[in-house]
Amino acid sequence: MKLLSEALLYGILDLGYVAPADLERVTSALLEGGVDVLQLRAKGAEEEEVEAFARRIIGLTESAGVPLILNDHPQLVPSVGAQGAHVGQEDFSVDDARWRAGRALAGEVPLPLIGKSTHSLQQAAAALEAGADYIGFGPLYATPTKPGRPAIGLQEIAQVQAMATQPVFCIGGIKRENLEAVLDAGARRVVIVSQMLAAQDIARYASEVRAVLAARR
Ligand code: TZP
Ligand code: MG
Repeated sequence: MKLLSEALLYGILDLGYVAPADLERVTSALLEGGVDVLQLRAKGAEEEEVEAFARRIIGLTESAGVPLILNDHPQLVPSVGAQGAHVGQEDFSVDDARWRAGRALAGEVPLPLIGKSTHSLQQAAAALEAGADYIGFGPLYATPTKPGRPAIGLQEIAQVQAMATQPVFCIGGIKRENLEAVLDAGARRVVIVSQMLAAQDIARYASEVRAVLAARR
């Protein structure tokens, strides 16, 4: 399984952009393109639906050796066999999410990975202190993928990177056109959702972005 500590490009299979019928096809393209982590994000879907979506792609992520992270629903991690869960500021605490994600698997598999969304330096510090395995930091730019969430800009990236021992994934409105600026501001790892999922050739898009990140590491 790919290590989070070496992850550069974090992909999200967001059902806001991907039709349910295309789940396997898009997952395969993202994996072929070299995403290092993949999150299943199905906002508004019922728990049973999320579980069914996850079951359809877990074999693909496992074969590729890529950790599958469930957005919300940490309790589904054991039944699906996913590698972890991602929680927001208004969701479970890191400890609570880890307990829900790991309770049925104690001793059988590595601890579930728990990621936390953070939107400020202070939230980033708190999540890292709380033991999150990684954080998302953003939205750097305003984005339709996260409506109503104000942009935080690039100015705090360097400080977050300096204090974090866990991986920090910058997120929110990142595109090919601003990737260099994001990296110049100190980012090392990124999440790209809408532009990657809208690409004509998703695998090629992912591998090109990953190459840019790898060249700068
Ligand atoms: N959390 C902060 S911004 C964001 C999430 C889930 C959405 C990022 O999507 P995009 O389309 O890459 O801006
Ligand atoms: Mg959430």
